[in-house]
Amino acid sequence: MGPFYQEEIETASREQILAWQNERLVKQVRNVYDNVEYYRRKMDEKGVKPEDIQSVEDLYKLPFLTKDDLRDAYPYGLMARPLSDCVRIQSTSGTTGRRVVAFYTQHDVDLWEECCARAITAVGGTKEDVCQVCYGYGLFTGGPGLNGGSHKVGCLTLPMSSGNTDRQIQFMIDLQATILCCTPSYAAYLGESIIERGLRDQIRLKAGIFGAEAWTEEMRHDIEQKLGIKAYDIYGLTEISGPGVAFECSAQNGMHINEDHFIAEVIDPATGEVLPEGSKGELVFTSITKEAFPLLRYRTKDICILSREKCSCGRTHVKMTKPLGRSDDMLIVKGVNVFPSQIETVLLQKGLTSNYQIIVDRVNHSDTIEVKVEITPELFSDDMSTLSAREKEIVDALKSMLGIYAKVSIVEPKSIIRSEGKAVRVIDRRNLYKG
Ligand code: DLL
Repeated sequence: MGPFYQEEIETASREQILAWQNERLVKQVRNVYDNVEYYRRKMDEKGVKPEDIQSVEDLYKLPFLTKDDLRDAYPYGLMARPLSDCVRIQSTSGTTGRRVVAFYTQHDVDLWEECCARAITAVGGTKEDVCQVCYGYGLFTGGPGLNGGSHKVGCLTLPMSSGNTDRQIQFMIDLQATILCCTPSYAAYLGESIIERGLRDQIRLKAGIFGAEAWTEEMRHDIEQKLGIKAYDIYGLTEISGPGVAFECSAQNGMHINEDHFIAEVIDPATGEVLPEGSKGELVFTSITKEAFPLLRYRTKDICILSREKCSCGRTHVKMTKPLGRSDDMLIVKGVNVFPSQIETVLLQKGLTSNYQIIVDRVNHSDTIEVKVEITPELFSDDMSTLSAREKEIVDALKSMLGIYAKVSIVEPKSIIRSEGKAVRVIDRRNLYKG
């Protein structure tokens, strides 16, 4: 059983969890209706009044929110508190290059960090541990979230941020890090680099908390072998707070959702109908305790299954499977959200055609992305050096749109296969969602 960061909450009875959810939901709905014009309008359009929501059973009456709503309401339209009450923003990319911005009061930062502290404690973290955080710090929620959770647990925190593998390994050894937090692909790469350098017997890691992108059971096994640790999954999204919305426990077979803060539903992505427990569908979250940016019925686009089966760790909060795919076309490359539409926008802005293909792969545990785009008639006569200059220009534009490097290849006309139905824009060779 355990260990727990907040035992009473994490092992509360189902009745108690439901009682918290009912009370908090009713308050939250009233709060957003009174304070957020955007919600008031959406609820009025659907003919729902705050008094129609008396418990979780009434949740289905509320309208859904999607990334499109976030874009429409950008930047301040979904805030339920004045800006002067906020202490932080975090951000992630949106569908058209416009970013999603989430706001936090100090209370919101605290509850988010507590969720991360639960995750760190669940993998055995205590104040005796040295926790190396190599998620990116900055607008991305990975670094700040796990950093805050590590502080709350009382671990000695190494705020490494991402990259610089030699320095990561050196600190890991010199400061005897015991818990590693990063994307699973970076964990695998670190493991490989440590073995290559013959340093495996000098590291003291015992556990890793890996998320922000899909990873398979095979990859878990590979990382556990290479680093000699237990590897745990962690899930979250910026719109709902960041990492720690759900986390894995000692059972290592699914992630407990922090139900005292977030109500989870699974819906049919095509019809929006709520599905019974055990069904595979799109995950939807309602945040019932957040102050600044409380989203109700937010469609994550992540496909998963929920289960309330008793867990050997003693936690009672519902478990979600690893995401089994997405219901939209968002790709996650090196932990960064990438929409094919963003790439298309850049190509068209740069005067190229929409005959393009995006190839995503994983080489040596690191994601790669290549954009192949057909040459246009006016470029056709250009010499090689002009073409390379054009490629470089597009690489730079993509870097500034996506935040990551994408290889660009300008290819001959008609060399990208035309499809008879929907164009196949993306070839993802990583095979990430096979369980
Ligand atoms: O990726 C937050 C995070 C940081 C989670 C660090 C875990 C660790 P976003 O950048 O907003 O937030 O991306 C959210 O990433 O909707 C999923 O599609 C995907 N995702 C997050 N965690 C996992 C995971 C962070 N464990 C989007 N497995 C989500 C698979 C994940 N996909």
